[in-house]
Order: sequence, then C-alpha cells, then structure tokens
Amino acid sequence: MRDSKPPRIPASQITPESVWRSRRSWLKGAGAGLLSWGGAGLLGSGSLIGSAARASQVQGRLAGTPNPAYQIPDAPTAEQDVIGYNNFYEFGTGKSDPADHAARMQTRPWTLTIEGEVEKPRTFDLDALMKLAPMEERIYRLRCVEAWSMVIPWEGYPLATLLRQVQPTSKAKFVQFESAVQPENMPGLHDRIIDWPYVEGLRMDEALHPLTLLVFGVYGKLLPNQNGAPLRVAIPWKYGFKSGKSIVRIRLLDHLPETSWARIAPHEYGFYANVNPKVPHPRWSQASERRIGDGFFAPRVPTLMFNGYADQVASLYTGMDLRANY
Ligand SMILES: Nc1nc2c(c(=O)[nH]1)N[C@H]1C(S)=C(S)[C@@H](COP(=O)(O)O)O[C@H]1N2
Ligand SMILES: [Mo]
Repeated sequence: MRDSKPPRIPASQITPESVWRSRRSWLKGAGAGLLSWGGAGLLGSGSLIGSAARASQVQGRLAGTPNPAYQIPDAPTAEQDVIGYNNFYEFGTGKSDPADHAARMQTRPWTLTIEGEVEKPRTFDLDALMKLAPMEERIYRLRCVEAWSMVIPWEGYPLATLLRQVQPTSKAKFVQFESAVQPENMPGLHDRIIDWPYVEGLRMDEALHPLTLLVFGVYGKLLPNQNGAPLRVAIPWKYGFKSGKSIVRIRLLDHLPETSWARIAPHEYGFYANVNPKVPHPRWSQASERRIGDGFFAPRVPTLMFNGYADQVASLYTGMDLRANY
C-alpha cells in the first residue's frame, strides 16, 4: 500500500526448496482438488508443512465442520505462508513484522462490544462469542489490494448470526469495525500512517450477507495473533483491507462510517473496495494477481470480478457505478 519502503522478499521465495517441491507435487496429485481436500486436519497435522511452520506460538485446535457450499477448486495456500506473510500495520508495515512481533498482543481476556443502532447493545466475552453458533470451515480466496492473493481455510460463523443477537434498529444502515489498540504491545502504532485504531466498515446488507464471516480460526487452529486473534472478519469479495483484525467494537450506524484507508488516501482506497479487475488502482493494474506460494516465475493469475464471488454478491450492487464507487 505504501511505497516508501524497499520491497521485502516474500515468504514464498524463502521456502526451503524440498518443502516447496513436495508441496507442488502434492498439489498436482490432488487433481480435482476439492474432492481430495480433506480439510484443515490434512495439512495442519501433516509432515508436509508442519515442520516448516513458525514455532513461535503453539495454537490450540479449533476444528470447524467443512461447509461444502464454500469449498473451492483452488489449492489452499501453505499454512506457513498464511501465518508468515501478513498485513497488520499495528505491528509494522513489513510482511513478516506481524509474525515477528504479534505474539506480544494480549488476546485474553477479550471482549467485543456491539453498540449504536441496536435494540440490545451488549458486550460479549470471547467464550460466549465462540459458543454462539457452530464453527464452520470455509475456504475463501483473499485478494489484497496490493495484487497478491491466497486461498485460506477459515474457521468461524456468519457475522449475521452475531448481529441478529443485538437486533439492529431500522436506522442501522452501516457497520463499523474497530480493531484493538495496545500501545505496549504493538510496535507499529508509532508509525502514524494510520490514525489508530484501525477502522473498517460495510453497508448493512454486506455485513448480513452469508459470505461475511466472523473468524476465530485458520487451518483448524485458533487464529495466530498475526492473523487477527482472537477474532476478525473475512469478506472474500472485497480487498483484504476491509477485513479488520482483532476487533473489539462493532458500531451500527445510520451513516457511512470512517474507514482507515479511505481516510489516508481517498483517491486510492474507496469504501466499497470490491475486487474488480477492470478498475485499476491509480498506481497499478488490478487485472491480475500473484498467488502467494506459486513461486517467482509462475504466471500471474487473472483477477476475477468480485474475487470469484459474483454469483453470490453482484446483486448487492445492481445499478451502482462500480468505477465511481471503487
Ligand atoms: N487491524 C488491522 N486489520 C487489517 C490490517 C491491518 O493493518 N490492521 N490489514 C488488512 C489487509 S491490507 C489485509 S490484506 C488483511 C490480511 O489478512 P491476513 O494477514 O490474515 O492474510 O488484513 C486486513 N486487516
Ligand atoms: Mo491488503
């Protein structure tokens, strides 16, 4: 997003060659992909990736029931890349800063407050939230606005399930997500690029859409801190920056909320931020993407309208000028 720092070597390029090779052959062997893809257990506990994964945090298991409606043919990105190549500016702007520094974040006790245009404002503690609905495993594409992408098995349940608990009023038109601020534990807060806390938001119908997931885990384990522990959202048809991490507050509003990246560079990052290969970022094309883990010489992948979720979400934007509302 920012262009003032020298490029870092992506995690995918420093993967030991043997691991990289066996991963490729495994992927080829997987053939039809989703048919032989057995869910988090297969990769999470397998020798293929486990030995190379970061050992800085031992994460508890969180098994979600694979939801067959959200399996995709794309091969999942290696766990070590999902948890080692991140954007989480509270811990620094480099891709390995979150994995290097986020272990310091305190994730227990944790509460989430929901307030604003709701009949029943409430503060939930984490254990109550985790029991609210059965955990599902869904495999979603994640497309960063920086034109790289991953395929990630998340554990969670629809955000709509939580929002219904607090009974939105008829005035609730938008939702704002506020991320945690822990000055002692977040070295990136010294960088004033973002006016902390990190805030993001959705229109109410987007927030209630069944694809919008409240996420507690990844790869069959509780979220590692660098991925937004203990809870974050995943909105797979939008650029990754919409998916706020380590959320402490949700506000339901009658007006369009402030959002961090739109505040920093409104000409570059809009409120909607729907993945759209036809609308370039002012400084780069969005027509294709680099799939993390594919290797430096692999061809780029064409970017899909709404990140491949057009069947499910295009109707939310009927009649809207997607060039003006980027
Ligand atoms: N609080 C907070 N949430 C955030 C960010 C951030 O810097 N701070 N970065 C966003 C961006 S740009 C992306 S691409 C995704 C990355 O999620 P991942 O690291 O789990 O892949 O998190 C999003 N959520
Ligand atoms: Mo991103």
